[in-house]
Amino acid sequence: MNHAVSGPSKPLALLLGFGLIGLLAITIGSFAWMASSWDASGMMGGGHMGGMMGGGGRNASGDAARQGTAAETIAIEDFAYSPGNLQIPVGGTVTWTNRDSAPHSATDTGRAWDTGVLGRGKSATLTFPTAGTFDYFCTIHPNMKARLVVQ
Ligand SMILES: [Cu+2]
Repeated sequence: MNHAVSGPSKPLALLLGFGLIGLLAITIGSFAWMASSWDASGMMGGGHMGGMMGGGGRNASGDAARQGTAAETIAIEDFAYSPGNLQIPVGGTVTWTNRDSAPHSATDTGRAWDTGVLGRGKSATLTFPTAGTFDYFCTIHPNMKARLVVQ
């Protein structure tokens, strides 16, 4: 019945909508710019943005490698390895400690090495005498992935 009310208000609403989208695009654009300039300056710190993804075991390639010492420890906690991307010198050792109640392992994808299944609170220490990039995972929860670089 009331054509006069709904008629003219529609284009106005459309115009408003477009205006809002434009504003949103500008806002997002400036945020993206801020983020990219942040990245450039934050490079030195090696941020932990990748860790925010969580749960998916995506830290293997997402995180920048943390430069470790000749005797490093990796905690297995909340179904993730921490740090998830670690670099150690040739001849270094890594101790994995399971801080979850669920059992976990750290197993090289090429089966070059394996901690075996670690129960709650258990640790295993492995020595890495040769250089290499090792992607490893948990045999019980294959979505848990991480990387160890020996060089
Ligand atoms: Cu596991």
